[in-house]
Amino acid sequence: MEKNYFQREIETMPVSELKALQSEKLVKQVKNVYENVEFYRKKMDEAGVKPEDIKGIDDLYKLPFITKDDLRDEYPYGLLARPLSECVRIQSTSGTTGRRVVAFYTQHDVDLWEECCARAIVAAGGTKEDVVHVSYGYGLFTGGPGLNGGSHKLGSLTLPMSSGNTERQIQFMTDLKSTILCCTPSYAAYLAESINEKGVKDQIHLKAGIFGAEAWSEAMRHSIEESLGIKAYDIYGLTEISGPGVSFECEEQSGMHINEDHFVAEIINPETGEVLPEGSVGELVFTCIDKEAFPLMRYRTRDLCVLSRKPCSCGRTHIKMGRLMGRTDDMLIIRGVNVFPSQIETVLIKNGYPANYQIIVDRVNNSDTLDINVEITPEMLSDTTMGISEREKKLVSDLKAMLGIKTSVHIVEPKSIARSEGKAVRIIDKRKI
Ligand code: DLL
Repeated sequence: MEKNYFQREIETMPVSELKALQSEKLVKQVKNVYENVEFYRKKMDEAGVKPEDIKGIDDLYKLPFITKDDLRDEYPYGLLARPLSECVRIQSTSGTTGRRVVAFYTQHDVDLWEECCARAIVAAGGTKEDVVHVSYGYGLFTGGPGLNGGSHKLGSLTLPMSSGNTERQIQFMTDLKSTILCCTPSYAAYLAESINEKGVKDQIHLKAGIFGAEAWSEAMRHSIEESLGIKAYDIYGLTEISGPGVSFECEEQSGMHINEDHFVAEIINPETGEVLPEGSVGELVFTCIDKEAFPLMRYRTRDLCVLSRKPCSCGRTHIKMGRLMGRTDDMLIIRGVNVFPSQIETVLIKNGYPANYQIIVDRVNNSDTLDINVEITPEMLSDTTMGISEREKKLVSDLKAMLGIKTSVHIVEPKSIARSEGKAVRIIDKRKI
């Protein structure tokens, strides 16, 4: 596999060597945060852990967890491990679920992050010959800057499109012959819809897409791959840990390799905090072992998934995380049953509907209700073999089989649900309003 920027030595390192490397970096990092960040010193003192108790990766469990609330309490500078004069960049979360989280980067941190994104582009088949079309938002959001930096590092021609202005996106895509598209899966679906409506699919040169930043189902992957004629790869990351590229899919398209030389992953029981064995579903926790400015230690992401170290045909040895099953705070509890939006999406797409839907949760007479609005396509509308109420009944029955609960489905007109250019907002939980 002769690939530019595939960091063979690091990415295919035997696991024993990888663990030794992680141990060495962790020991240094723990000492660093204990000496330089009052927050960590206090937390570790409270937990009765001294830096010398951490002798390697097997001692990681001894460190206390940190949460998004800690980050908010310490906003903006409380977790800085380097003087501000050494920092060259900030990025930030959108702050929709509370106070913003601001992450700081030294030049080393920016390089490390962009390198991770370059690895992701390479794993999706990218080389310096590619034209990388970046339609993630730029600015405080990490999507645009991360993939942009990765593409630069690789030496590919980088189109810093940012999100929005779909007409212009398609114009550039056809004129400049973009080969790799980077955006959220919901925006990819919207672009695919617009390209097909304009009848310009034969002028598109895309071969791959690197899609992430929001949950999406396997069914949605197939639908995007088919409508754009590309291979669609998942990419994961979060601002607190660096941004996109914390993990990414390779040609196997079955889970995302975590850049374990920089980020150590654990899966825990979200209720008890107990570390779970490989293969268990639980909350993902990350420790940044060689970041400088903002090295989070045992950070609870609230994202739920499974880790697996099964050998991968691509040769990479870094552990894989399965498709994200949702966030602990995205999970809907409907009449006592756990429901993930991605399960609903899977049923809709398997029945041939587009990924344009809304989930509305409410409480009526002390009982939770789950309503799903889904757009019909013009082709389905003109198909007279199945009426609207039959279609709704079929979806209710398939959803019951998937979720185990009764839902109300409403089929709505084509184009009546707003399209998203970034992360799609699909859930309206009126119980919280
Ligand atoms: O979404 C970083 C990113 C940009 C990742 C571009 C991938 C591509 P935040 O805005 O801080 O950062 O949001 C992080 O988004 O904790 C997950 O809940 C969710 N998320 C990110 N990637 C995926 C994915 C960016 N591939 C939060 N699948 C994370 C499902 C994802 N959810």
